[in-house]
Amino acid sequence: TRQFAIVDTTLREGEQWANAHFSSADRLTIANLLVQFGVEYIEMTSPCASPQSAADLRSIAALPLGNTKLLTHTRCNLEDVQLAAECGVAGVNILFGTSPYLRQWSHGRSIEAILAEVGPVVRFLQERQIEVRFSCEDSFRTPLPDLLRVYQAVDLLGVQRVGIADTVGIATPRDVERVVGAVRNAVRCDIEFHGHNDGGCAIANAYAALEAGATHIDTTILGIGERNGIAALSGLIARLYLSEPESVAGYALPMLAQLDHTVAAMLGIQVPFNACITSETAFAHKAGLHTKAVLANPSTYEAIDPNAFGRERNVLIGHRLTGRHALQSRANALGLELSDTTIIALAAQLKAAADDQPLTLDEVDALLRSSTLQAA
Ligand code: HCA
Ligand code: CU
Repeated sequence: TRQFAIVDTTLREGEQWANAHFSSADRLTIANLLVQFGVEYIEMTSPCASPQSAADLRSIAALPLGNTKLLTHTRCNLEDVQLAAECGVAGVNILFGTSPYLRQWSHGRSIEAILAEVGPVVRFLQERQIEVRFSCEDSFRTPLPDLLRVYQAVDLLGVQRVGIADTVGIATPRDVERVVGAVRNAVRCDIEFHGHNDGGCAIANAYAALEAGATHIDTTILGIGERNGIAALSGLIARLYLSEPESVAGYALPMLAQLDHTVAAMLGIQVPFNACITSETAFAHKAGLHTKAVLANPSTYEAIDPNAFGRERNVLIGHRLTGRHALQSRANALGLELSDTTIIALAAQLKAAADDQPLTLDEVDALLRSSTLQAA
């Protein structure tokens, strides 16, 4: 089984989503739920960001977090990491932009200048037994030789891990495999991957990173983050469950839906219809061909077992694609004994009626019951 750790950054990257504004109570609720779910790390906004961010980081750092470690995410300078250390975190994720874009338009430093600044910051944290991760922001637009040079230098300083960030969401799974593979061969420390979803590849890229040797994956609840976000926690769990169910067996899987719904409610949004595992329709079956097979054996059209996540399968029977097998199964559930001919006739009647508008379950039940009255 693959060994990896989840770094959930709902309380850092997630707060950077345009419509996110978590209260202190929200932050506490989210942190507690993530601890119960069992993520290995929680990353919170830099204490330098605002007074409340610092206060909340301190209060969450003071809680018993079980096996979950608390990180904060700061710029790579002594002032920032000093404040982070005072807040009592277990680790600090620091970063420097290394792509030509960021070097020219953001901080204006050369690779040499960046390396000169990293050393004292890393040493400061190491002296306090605080875990250090160093990330090259915009890794996929950084020339590979520059990237490897920086990672090798920080690896020699003894950081716990390096971070590879697809900051603008341009990487494909093949790009991820190539870059993570190259870094894997160049350093001894662990490798974290953080991928944005601009091209719809966040989860595929996170999975490709694991396959190529990454050890830590960044997620957020619902995938919230800058622009259209990063890899969603439920999406990563779904992907891993499909490939290696044992690799996620240690997490409290039935809590995923609660996590997504709790955060959606805080944000005033719905859980997206296409969220893996937790969406309202993630286990709904509709077309007659599907429902017939699912009723005989759910695995025919379900690669994810809803029961493993505390969810239920839903066979839809009020619409124009409804098949007779689904109707028969509903009749059985209601304890009605109807002949094949009756069911076939009812299915035809239902399809014609549903062409106008789908029927509710009550209406379908009424239709089934009325025909037993007629038959009797
Ligand atoms: C940011 C950028 C970041 C950092 C990721 C990392 C990114 O908002 O500070 O530290 O690995 O996407 O590059 O989220
Ligand atoms: Cu990011």
